[in-house]
Amino acid sequence: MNVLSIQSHVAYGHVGNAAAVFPMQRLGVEAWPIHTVQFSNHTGYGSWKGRVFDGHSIEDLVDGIAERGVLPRCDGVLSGYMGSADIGAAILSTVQRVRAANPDAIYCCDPVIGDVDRGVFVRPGIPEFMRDHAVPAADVITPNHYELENLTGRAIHSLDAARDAIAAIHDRGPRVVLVTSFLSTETPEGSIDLIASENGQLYRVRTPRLPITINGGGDATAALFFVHYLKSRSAAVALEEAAASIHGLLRRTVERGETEIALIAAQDEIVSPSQRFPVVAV
Ligand code: PXL
Repeated sequence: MNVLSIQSHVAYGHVGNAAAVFPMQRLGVEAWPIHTVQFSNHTGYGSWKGRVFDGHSIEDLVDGIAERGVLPRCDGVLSGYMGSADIGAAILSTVQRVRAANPDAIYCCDPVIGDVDRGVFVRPGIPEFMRDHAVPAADVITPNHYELENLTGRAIHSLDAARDAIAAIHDRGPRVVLVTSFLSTETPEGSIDLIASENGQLYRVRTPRLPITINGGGDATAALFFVHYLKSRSAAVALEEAAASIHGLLRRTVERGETEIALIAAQDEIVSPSQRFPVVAV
């Protein structure tokens, strides 16, 4: 299986492609990473070095891959942190190109906009680009709770409100939705939910809530979910697998007292998670 993964890259730590590529490879998938930015570290540190690429540099690399004649073998495109709206447009034209070469290819868009702790952390124009262009083009989207609110323009405090917001997303195109870091008035203290939706059915997995938020957790979750979805073609199966792996990775990160995902030290959690949590239809 081959996945074209177009997102940010950092030299130190694990966000974007530096959080997504290794889990995909560990699951036996050939990842074809294209970087939208190359930074020293994630922007949550408050300062970083490096540069944002542009739409042309993304298209140039896709041209080169196309010249190898391998686009028909691309099973999916995964996008994340975009850097600029111009890069977003290049990603969507890449998706069209991949679909033309392989009509069965699936586009998974992680609409990276922000999170509850930091608010919006992408450049102006990106939230609108995600809402108006990227989401309608996607087959699968993986917003966190904050991004689901941003994309739908509503505050979501209950499972039923999430159900309505997810239905509104499906109406715009995506047939599979994964909502990460979901907290509602129904979520017990000390827990956090992941919700997946496919074919009119919502599924929930509840895991223990860890004491810190880790940048890149959403990027790794989207990659895990997308690979398991490509393999199983079932959102419920992908939800169970991704939830178990990301919980294991993040729990081991906290146990080690680290703030960057312990992707290498805890890599066994990617293939054989130490704890599993039931999927419940809700
Ligand atoms: O995890 C989202 C993300 C992706 N890429 C870069 C980031 C962040 C969050 O801070 O800085 C470069």
